[in-house]
Amino acid sequence: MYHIHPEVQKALEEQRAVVALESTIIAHGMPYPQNVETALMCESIIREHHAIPATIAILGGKIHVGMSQQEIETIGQKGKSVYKTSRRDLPFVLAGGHDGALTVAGTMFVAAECGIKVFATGGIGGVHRQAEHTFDISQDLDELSRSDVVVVSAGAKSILDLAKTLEYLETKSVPVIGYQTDVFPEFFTRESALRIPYRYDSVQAIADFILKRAQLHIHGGVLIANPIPESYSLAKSIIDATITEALLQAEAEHIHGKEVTPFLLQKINELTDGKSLEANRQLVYNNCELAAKIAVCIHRSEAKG
Ligand code: PSU
Ligand code: MN
Repeated sequence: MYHIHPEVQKALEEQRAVVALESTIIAHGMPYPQNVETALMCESIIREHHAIPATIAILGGKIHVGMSQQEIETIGQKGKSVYKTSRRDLPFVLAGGHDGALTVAGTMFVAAECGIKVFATGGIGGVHRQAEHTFDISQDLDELSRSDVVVVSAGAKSILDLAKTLEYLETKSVPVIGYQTDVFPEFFTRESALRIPYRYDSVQAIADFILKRAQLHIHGGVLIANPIPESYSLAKSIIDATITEALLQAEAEHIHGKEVTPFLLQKINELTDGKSLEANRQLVYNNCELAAKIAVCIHRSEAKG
């Protein structure tokens, strides 16, 4: 079922730093060809920071952990025609011999199975607005409570109910750590009114938290909230108005289930004339850099004992 790229396999055997990357962001989160450019750039940023990238997707019913440039191109071109795959969808996509793009939940599951400890993404899924009526809560949150993976994100988009998302993470014992921030960043913008429990200003401090947690045998994920760099951060008032508009369109078109998030992402891209896409790319790059640094730091600290 697994096709682990030789470079990733070797890095894992030699206990070197590996950073997982998801593929739903490629297939369902961004338009072609910017999605492919972004995915390849993520890999090179991780390499620059001395870790090995492992982009994870399903091709023809096999889970690829680490992909060639051509394979990333294929997933990017196929876009929304590949299955959006979370934990529950994995057996369906594999048994059918399909192609699948893995969400945060799907990627965390596979990364943990393979012994990859750190994962860089853009934003996580969460509790949707109106969840009290729709019950729409992303599988990402329960996966964070289950799989032993550190997820580096730029927070989450306010297409979600972010206050409820943070409450849910607390209920599920998922630590949320702000990297050089006291608040939960809202993806496109650093601005937020939501405070988070822990703030660390150095990579070493984050690694110490993670190692201490492992020593306590506490399992599950850790969510790192890494705000978008200042120079790319959009004004909250503008992004909030755009999101309101996108949500109205989703309601008018009766979008629900797993279609909701990709629909909203595409609408936001359209409504901002690509400005949000550029912000999205930059925050993902920023997360790749931090994830690589955390992965290297964890491995170095572990080696020291
Ligand atoms: N949020 C984003 N960009 C994304 C996603 C979420 O800002 O690309 C993707 C991620 O793969 C995430 C998934 O795991 O959507 C969540 O989908 P859902 O809400 O259906 O669980
Ligand atoms: Mn959902």
